[in-house]
Amino acid sequence: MSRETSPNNPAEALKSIYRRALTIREAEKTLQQLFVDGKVPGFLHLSIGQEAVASAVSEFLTPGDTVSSNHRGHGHTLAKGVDLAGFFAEILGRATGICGGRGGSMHVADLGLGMLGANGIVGAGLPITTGSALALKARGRGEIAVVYFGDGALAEGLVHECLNIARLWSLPVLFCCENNGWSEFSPTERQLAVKLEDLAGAFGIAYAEADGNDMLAMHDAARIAIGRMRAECIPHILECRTTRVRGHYEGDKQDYRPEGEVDEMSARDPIAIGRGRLAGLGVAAEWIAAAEAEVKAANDAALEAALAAPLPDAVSLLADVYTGEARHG
Ligand SMILES: Cc1ncc(C[n+]2csc(CCOP(=O)(O)OP(=O)(O)O)c2C)c(N)n1
Ligand SMILES: [Mg+2]
Repeated sequence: MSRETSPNNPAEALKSIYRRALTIREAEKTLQQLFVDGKVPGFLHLSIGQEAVASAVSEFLTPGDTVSSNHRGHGHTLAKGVDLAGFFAEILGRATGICGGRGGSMHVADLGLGMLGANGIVGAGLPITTGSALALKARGRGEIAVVYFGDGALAEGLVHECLNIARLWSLPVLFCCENNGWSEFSPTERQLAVKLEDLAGAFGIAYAEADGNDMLAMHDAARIAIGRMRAECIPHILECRTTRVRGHYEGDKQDYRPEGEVDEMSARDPIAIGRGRLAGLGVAAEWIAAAEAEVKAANDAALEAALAAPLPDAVSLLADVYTGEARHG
């Protein structure tokens, strides 16, 4: 069943988008602190400032649609509906994690929910999604495959290969580019000779641009793009202008950024903009306060469950590595 939302009554859709974005923000603020406390093994790339993108796109996804992601994948994962306690447990390396605690932040995945995985290899989510779209098209239920990727992926050769084959075979891929202007420590304009819109034109792929920090703009853009994709079984590019507030990874001092850039981003905070949009649509301040309290309570309960979970047994270390090995959990 498609979760089409009436364009004439976006308040209900915006409420669930807001709740999703809050869930992501709360979880990532929690992870930020856990990292400082030395409880997170490995790297953390937070998507604070970018939550509206996946929160809005997911409003129009069904359980049968698939999503794949990149290194900054917490928001994409939670927006698809992955269990919060299992998510925290995964990042903390616990046995109850969604991948048995062996994947961690850059490899969160839940195939049962169509979340095909975060990915540490820039651009690698695109071929996974393109293949998934081919399978979904063959299944013929009108499902789509979404890939979230950054502007830093655009110079990768395999991005161009995927755009080509998606257009050639008319595959229902939503290429959702989160353009935050940065690729690690370099501004994107130093790496890319073309604009994504021009690439879309060259491949003959439908293209739309949206303010990725405005839930309402994202809602409208995602509704139109996904509606068209389901009707026509075509690929679509959605370029979302957004803001990477934190460093490339936690611990990055960001001394390469122009002075004041991070401070200026507070004016574009997607949560604050979303709250303003809700108020503008007549949603009561009491609803917003209650939603915030509920999200916080759910976050704290999920964290508590994850922290109470055991570490994986050493004998499970090779599970899922070789065919025929016992699976975890
Ligand atoms: C194939 C490959 N090349 C380089 C890297 C190193 N690397 C990790 S993240 C990143 C930048 C990604 O930028 P972008 O795609 O815009 O995502 P953002 O971090 O801005 O969300 C790079 C170059 C990598 N992981 N994989
Ligand atoms: Mg980027």
